[in-house]
Amino acid sequence: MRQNQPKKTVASTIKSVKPLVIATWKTDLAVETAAAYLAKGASALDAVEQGCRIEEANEKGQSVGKGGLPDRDGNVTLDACIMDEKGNYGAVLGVKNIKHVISVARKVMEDTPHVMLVGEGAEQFAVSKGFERENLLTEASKKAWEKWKIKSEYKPIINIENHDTIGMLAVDKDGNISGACTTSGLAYKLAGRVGDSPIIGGGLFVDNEVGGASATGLGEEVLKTVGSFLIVELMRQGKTPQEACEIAIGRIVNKPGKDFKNFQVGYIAVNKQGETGAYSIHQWFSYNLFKNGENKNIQSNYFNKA
Ligand code: SD4
Repeated sequence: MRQNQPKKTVASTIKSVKPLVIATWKTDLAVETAAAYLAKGASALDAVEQGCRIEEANEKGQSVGKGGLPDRDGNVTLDACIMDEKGNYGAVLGVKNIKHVISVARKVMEDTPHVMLVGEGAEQFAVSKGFERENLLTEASKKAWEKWKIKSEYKPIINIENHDTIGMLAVDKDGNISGACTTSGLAYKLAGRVGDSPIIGGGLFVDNEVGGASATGLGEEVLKTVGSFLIVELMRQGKTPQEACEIAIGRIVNKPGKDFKNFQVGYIAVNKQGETGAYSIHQWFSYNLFKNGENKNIQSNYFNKA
């Protein structure tokens, strides 16, 4: 008899996790928007999508959506993914001319039998779903690219102090967790380069029984250590979100001979109890946290104190 009883999930044992939002970098408006959706009773999935759309539309942010810095050929290409509380996932990679790629990723998740669409196919899919094509290269980003072209340094630049790639995790009134991540990737990347942000387990991972994690910074290093998946699995084994983020950064910096001086990686995490964590390689990684009705930008603790 007992065997036939449904397994008691972690979700059903948590009495109340207050609506909560955590997102990479100084993303006040995006987090406020997500929190406002949660306050109205929206799902965590709706909240993270709507929050990310704010950054995608913000032309001043040069690492996401419209106004993102282009690849070395001058094309802005966007990567995004979204994951819901049921473990469903949708992603688009290397998309041109469409601003709200987070919503396209959601459509991939909900309206197709697939989890990833890339490049032209993703763009065509978006258009078929009613998304409008527009030029994503703003004057400011074009000027920055033209300046970069003078030297054309081939290596992609990762600014340690300031980005706006947004990874966002939310816990709704039912205690369900969803996450989203959207970016234009590394400035002046090789055409076709894809980073961690749209890759499940890299830039984002959510397991509603345990928690969620998201990443920012040099995607290649996040991918090599499957960072967000690692953090969620560490939390599953009993680590706090903070401990899990620190161990994941350790996996990168403790590799023999790894020279981490010139790149940044930052992680955020939340568990089912509503505890949060954040950690980065270098100083200046910050995150926004909406908790108990307050939205704060907080400087993350970091590894390289030398
Ligand atoms: C990438 N992780 O494409 C992204 C870049 C980023 O803030 O986070 N920039 O590798």
